[in-house]
Amino acid sequence: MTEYPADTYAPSAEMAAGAHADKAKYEEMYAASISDPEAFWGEHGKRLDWIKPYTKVKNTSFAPGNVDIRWYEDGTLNVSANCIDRHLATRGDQTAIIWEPDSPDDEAQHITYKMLHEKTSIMANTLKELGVSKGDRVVLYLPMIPEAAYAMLACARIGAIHSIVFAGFSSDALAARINGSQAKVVITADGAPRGGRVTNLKDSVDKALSAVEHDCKCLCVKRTGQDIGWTEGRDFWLDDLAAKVSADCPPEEMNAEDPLFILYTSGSTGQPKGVVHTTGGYLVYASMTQEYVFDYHDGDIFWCTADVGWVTGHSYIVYGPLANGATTLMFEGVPTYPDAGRFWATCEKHKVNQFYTAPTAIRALMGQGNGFVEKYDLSDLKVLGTVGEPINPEAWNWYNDVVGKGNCPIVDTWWQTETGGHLLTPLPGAVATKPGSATLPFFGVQPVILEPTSGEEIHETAAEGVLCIKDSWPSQMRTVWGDHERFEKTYFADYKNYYFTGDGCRRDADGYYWITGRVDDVINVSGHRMGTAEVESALVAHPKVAESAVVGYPHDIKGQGIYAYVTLMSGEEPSDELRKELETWVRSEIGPIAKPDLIQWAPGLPKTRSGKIMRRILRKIAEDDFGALGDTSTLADPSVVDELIENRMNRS
Ligand code: 6R9
Repeated sequence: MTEYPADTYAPSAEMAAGAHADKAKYEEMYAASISDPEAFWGEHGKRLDWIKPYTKVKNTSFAPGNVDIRWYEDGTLNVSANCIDRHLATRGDQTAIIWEPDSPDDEAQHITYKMLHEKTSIMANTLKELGVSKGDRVVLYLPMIPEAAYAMLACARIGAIHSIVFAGFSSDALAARINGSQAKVVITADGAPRGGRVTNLKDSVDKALSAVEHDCKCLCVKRTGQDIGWTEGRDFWLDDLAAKVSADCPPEEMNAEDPLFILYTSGSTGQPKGVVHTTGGYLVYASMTQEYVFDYHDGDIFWCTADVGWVTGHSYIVYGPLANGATTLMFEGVPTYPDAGRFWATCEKHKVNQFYTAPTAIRALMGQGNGFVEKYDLSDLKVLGTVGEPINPEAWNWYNDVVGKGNCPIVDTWWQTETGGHLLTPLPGAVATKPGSATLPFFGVQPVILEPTSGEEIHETAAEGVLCIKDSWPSQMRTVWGDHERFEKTYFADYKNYYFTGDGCRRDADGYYWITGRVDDVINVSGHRMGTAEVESALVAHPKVAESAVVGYPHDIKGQGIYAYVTLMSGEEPSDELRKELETWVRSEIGPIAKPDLIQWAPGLPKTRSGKIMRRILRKIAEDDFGALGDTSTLADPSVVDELIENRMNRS
């Protein structure tokens, strides 16, 4: 079994004393959450305002063939009223959202809860004007601008289900999601400035809509004022419609189990699946984790650097913080523009107290030297968070020493699109941290480690295997949009009566959890999930490609890089030009984050006699670990392996 770093960092006495939970409180609350989940979540559900209070708390089953998850099922509420209206009396003039634009020369905006109420209500009435009503789907394809938050909350206000598509995704990916959710409206902007460059978002929407057969309108926010294409009758400027509608929009009464949003994420097989989150349990959990995990206190400035196109942006830029009446910072730009000091300049400028980012950003900034950090006053920082992939101890230590000056607990939060909020994470005043470990479960979460082949639960404290969760928590995904069978098959079929996370994990002798990475065919590139199947199907769609197999390999900055083995159609010759052509091709099929980092020409791929590609072997070759290929005797043609190794060594 692996050795663990011996260093642990206990919370300071000062931190523990001022925190929502110290060690004793965490232990007491955790024990209560497991021994009587009904009572625990019944109590904590009260952190929200309910229109009709719930009488039932938990009704969940992981039973094979009958997976059914309901929380607070007879309660009614509205998410936008919980994130906005209920704060108006006490904090109407407090800043809800600080918006920091791409260019530091442009002015930041401070949007108060009152302004947020008005903007959201107007956006909600605009959507109604376009024919959107309760239960309809709305796709958002937006830059990181305040309108993204208004649009999310506007959907929630009228009971429409939003589905955000990351603005870095291609028009094909956008079209697939508009079609998949049969959206009535897509909300976009003319252009998206990022890192000083502008992408023409509307252009992608136009392309996407040409591949959509149902009636889908386009609502366009003016961000850059650039020239764009326009289809009369289908496209509408937000400003034009907003000027005509009322600023009064009463929130719709929603059942706790009505869907709040769909978010497409990559899986091990097939096309991305629409993860469905519902209203009550999701908001209870997102708000509770935002408060406890970051030890957020009234008046603090909270900054999560994610994009709202990912689940992290949903739960920890918008829903969690706003439900808590927090001030949340939304950043349009990138960490390295105009230079590698942008994060720290922004922390200083807005006096950020809790800062939450991804290991890939930390590693990239670490590589730029300490000078960029040391230039700025970071004395307001209290808690630092990371999410998205395992953080290597070197990056953890740099974050701790150089950014946090040893004074800020680091919360390494492990969770997934599917889980809605943090499942494994330290609480800053309660849990001693170890660099690289997501430490212990949040309230109500029962992690288990199973032996991968037998599926037996390993009860010894020190253990290694696949990570599953034994029982439901309030913000668990409820289904795959339009395909409940796929939901059961993906998460509940391999290991009966457990939720299967897809991650490998070790538990050390202190009961701390260490995520080792995905055990399925999902790769994690800069914290973004990518199904190998998606990249492969993009590659084989190219006329010169016969076959392809994609695996992850260790990458210094991105965590994992995309390694593509490509077999060409007969008669086609490998060349550097073709390599570039394929890279560009994948970019345009899926988006820039899917561009292969390495393409290796493969005359053949190692396959079993039943035709299954042995990715285990391809992974080892990509890692330059040629001695550990394991059993190759089941291969239809073992000689292809030697050929691949030779090509790899020659870097061809
Ligand atoms: C929130 C988010 C989920 C996958 C997950 C795991 C990896 C996320 C992590 C982590 C180690 C952490 N992951 N956080 N691995 N330590 N703190 O990232 O959701 O995009 O769905 O990705 O990311 O492999 O299964 P999502």
